Amino acid sequence: MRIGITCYPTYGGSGIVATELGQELAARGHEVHFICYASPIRLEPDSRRVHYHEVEVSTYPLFQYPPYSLALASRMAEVAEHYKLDLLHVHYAIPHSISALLAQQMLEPRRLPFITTLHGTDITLVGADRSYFRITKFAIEQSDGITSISEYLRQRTVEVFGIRRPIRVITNFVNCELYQPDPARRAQSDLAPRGEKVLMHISNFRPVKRVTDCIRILQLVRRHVAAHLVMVGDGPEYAAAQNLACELALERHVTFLGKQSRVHQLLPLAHVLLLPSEMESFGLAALEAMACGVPPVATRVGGLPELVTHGVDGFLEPVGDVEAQAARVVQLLTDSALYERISAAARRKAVTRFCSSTVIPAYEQYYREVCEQTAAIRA
Ligand code: GMT
Repeated sequence: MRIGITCYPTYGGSGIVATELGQELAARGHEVHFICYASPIRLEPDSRRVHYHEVEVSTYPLFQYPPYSLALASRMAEVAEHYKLDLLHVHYAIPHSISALLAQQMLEPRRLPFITTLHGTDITLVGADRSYFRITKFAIEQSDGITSISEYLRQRTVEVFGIRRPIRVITNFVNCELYQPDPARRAQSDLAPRGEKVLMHISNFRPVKRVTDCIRILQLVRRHVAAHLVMVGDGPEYAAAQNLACELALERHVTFLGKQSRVHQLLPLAHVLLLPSEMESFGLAALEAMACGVPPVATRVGGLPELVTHGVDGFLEPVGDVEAQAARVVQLLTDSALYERISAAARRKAVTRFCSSTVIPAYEQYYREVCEQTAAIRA
């Protein structure tokens, strides 16, 4: 098939999922066209059958806000027509679904189907905001296909927007060949001072991630185990996390790596992943860690219980309860039998339920269904 994909090309789960989906689809023989304002960060430059079309947003003194959604719609229509796309697949409802709807209308009488994948904050924060509520509901209802990355998010979408159309749950996925445990490399790693255990956090440092909780957890863990925290990513709470590390005299024990594109090389060097988020519709970083045999200590929110089985392949504790989360980390780092059991179960869960090889065919199947339905409506 010839598939157009639009996403936020920056650091953020939805862009990462969209990029990896595009690359996996291309590897399975599809032709993939990314239509975005920048090249997605995890896009391998020489991927075969993958094209990138930049959306240029021209400005004009009259525009206080350059109309990105319109430039995107225009580019979508252009690319769809020129490359004879079979469908558009947009990640994150606002504004991508509205642009796709406009592109579809611009291409009439041909009906170019578009699918919207909901990722989380497009529903729980942005979409639920009064100024975006109606347009988000409209965008979802007008989509030819709707997918959600977890059952939790599907239910929230129905509750918040009263959507009656079926929403297909297709979970996030991980490339289990790329994301692998590597105990030998971890034993030799110099990411932490010799012998110290590595706690890792990966996110876009938005307030919803509660990154300062990671620093507080480290402080509590260090009362029992020599541990070092590695913070990967950047965003609005970066300075707050750095300041708290200084305030608690922990700066020597925390490394801030900033944005990293090759997290599959970093994760296997960690012993535990911290994910103290206020909300996660799925928690992609936890899945990537699990694939590397790194147990997640996370919060019991949103879609995380669909991924992590508490006490079996990771731990889930209440939001903000840094004592409980730190106690789980200590438990893992001081009981090697428990650690080995949870680490193996985490890898096993990723391999059996969330590998790209299992999840990508579900997208392909859905694409076929949506294209057939659209063709039937047209006929
Ligand atoms: O975490 C964010 O704020 C970014 C956001 C996004 O759309 O880029 O992440 C959401 O999508 C990810 C990929 O599907 C999920 O793994 C995250 O759980 C979800 N974030 C939230 O629901 C807060």
